[in-house]
Amino acid sequence: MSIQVVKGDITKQQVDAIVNAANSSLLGGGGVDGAIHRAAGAALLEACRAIRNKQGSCKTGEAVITIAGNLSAKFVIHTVGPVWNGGKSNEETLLKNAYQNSLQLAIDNNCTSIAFPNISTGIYHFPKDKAAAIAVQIVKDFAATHPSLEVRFVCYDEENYTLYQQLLVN
Ligand code: AR6
Repeated sequence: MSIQVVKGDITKQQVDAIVNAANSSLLGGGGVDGAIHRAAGAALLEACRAIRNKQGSCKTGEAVITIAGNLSAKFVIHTVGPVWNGGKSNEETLLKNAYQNSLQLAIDNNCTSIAFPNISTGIYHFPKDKAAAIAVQIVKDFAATHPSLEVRFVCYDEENYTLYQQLLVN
């Protein structure tokens, strides 16, 4: 598996699937969620509403997949990371689940490449160093059984970019 780190905007990535750091409503929000919905257009919100009508909200740590509207990606995988609550509310496991379930959905939909934002490290305040270590570990573990999937971490801020570069030098 190839694992890359880039600094930039996830809406611009040329990959099969981009991951959205959504909330359980699946109906959009600020941060990367807002950027993805703006770039994808109304068809994305419509697809999210259809999922909500079918299954209700998306629980923390779970993921759903939709079309990607005007984006160059084929799919958007919407996952809900945990809100940081001091580390005592199972946040680390929930963040692992968000990455793991997103990777599995990509494979289930025959994707060969996927781009992740730094889930939970913005509005949800998960400590960036802990979140980066979890993300890299889950992706490396997944790589052992899915060697042909390309994974790209798309860092929007310098601090995350530096953290991921340090974690991926070896
Ligand atoms: N491309 C890549 N990364 C981005 C972009 C972008 N265009 N914009 C922001 N980021 P956040 P969360 C980074 O707050 O913490 C929303 O309202 C940002 O710098 O988007 O999981 C949802 O609806 C940060 O490192 O997501 C939820 O309610 C990372 O994306 C809530 O925020 C995640 O920050 C989810 O909070």
